[in-house]
Amino acid sequence: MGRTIRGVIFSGALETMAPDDRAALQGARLADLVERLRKVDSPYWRVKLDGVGPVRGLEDLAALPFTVKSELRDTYPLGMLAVAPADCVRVHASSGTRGRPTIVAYTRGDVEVFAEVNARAIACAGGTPDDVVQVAYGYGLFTGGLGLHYGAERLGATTVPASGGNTALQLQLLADLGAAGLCCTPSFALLLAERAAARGVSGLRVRYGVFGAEPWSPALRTKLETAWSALAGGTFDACDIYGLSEVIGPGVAMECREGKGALHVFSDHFLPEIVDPSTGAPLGPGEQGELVLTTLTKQAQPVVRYRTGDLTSLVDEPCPCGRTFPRIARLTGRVDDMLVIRGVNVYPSEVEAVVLADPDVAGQYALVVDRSATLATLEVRCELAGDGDADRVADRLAARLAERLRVRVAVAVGPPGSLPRQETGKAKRVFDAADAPATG
Ligand code: DLL
Repeated sequence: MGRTIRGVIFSGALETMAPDDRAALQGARLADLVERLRKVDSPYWRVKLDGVGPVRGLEDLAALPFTVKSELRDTYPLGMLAVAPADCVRVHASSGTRGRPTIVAYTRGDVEVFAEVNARAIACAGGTPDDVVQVAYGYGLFTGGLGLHYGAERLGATTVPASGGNTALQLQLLADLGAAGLCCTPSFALLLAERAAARGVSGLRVRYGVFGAEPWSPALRTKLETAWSALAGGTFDACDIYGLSEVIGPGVAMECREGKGALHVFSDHFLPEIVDPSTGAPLGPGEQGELVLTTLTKQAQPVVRYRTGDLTSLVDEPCPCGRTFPRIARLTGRVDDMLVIRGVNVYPSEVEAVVLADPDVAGQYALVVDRSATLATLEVRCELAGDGDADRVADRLAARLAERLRVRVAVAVGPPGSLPRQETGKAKRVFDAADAPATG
């Protein structure tokens, strides 16, 4: 029988440190990092730190230059290394949509940190060493599969490396091995739930999900928690995990089951700042801006003030779980995600929040942008969750969207299951009119 204790904090002392003690640790780590980088024999680091004065602690952070994604591409494959290539034990890559992929490297120490932060993350969702954890993120160059895999093992859980896709096998393993934890994208978790319900799969014991790698709204959380608690006959916590390859992969920040709505940033390793995306000026708690991260302990390929392109804000409230990390609000999208519809700025996450909050609508949707006219227009395609009047639902959604977005968009509601499903990778939600999926 598994232990009944839940909500164990994995790295107890480090996760519950007094904020002043943590700031001292961060300051010392930042100073060490910069000292180390100054000595690296590499054109990249020489140029990056040229003219940077002494860094004694956190007070000098703002004097450091930002780093942007194109620097990784420009120094492809490994021009940002800060150790000898022979000291690396692993690489991952994020597939660029254009041109070269971005390669990221890890020393043995980096792989240990990667495992530790993911163990913390699974514990945040309620995971314990007695659990079976099924990892259904893709394994390979993508950081999701191996990141959560090492994390689950580090936690002491029995890890099932299912990787992505193959829903029938996933459901069979979930049922037969009795996983308590499911790690995958929220869109894949939704697809698995749909298929499980359609096939009448029984014997599921899943209690929590570690869902991330793509934006998802609180409305999708409600749908996932409802679907999985019905399937497994108990409570289900769908928790949000955030991360990016350039910083480490998954495990940069994680929502806990006690404090849903904001994510703990594991800031003993990853130092967060929020800045105005256009000016780079620092923003205070509650102000939405771009997340900037500095890796304090990364050896192979550290990043200094990395502009993630992800939009969020600092949440200045203590979490009931007892962790003392700074928290960030759920990520609402990327700086470059924004659509301009009839001249109005629209973030896909705002559309998702409205559409999926409707109980008559299922979790699948697509945003179709038609740029053939001078001003782009948007059609939202979605599906009924069950029996319902598609025209009534479409009218209702169009009115709610117009109110929220301050622009008129078209809505097409099809029957259940009418939109194509994606079995692997991150969900693609936004399409050009020419190659958009049809409803029904
Ligand atoms: O997606 C790492 C990861 C794997 C995170 C598994 C969570 C779980 P990349 O492929 O480099 O790495 O993509 C990073 O994905 O900058 C965000 O734009 C987006 N992203 C990741 N997690 C979330 C999330 C992984 N929870 C990029 N919410 C990031 C919103 C997310 N966006």
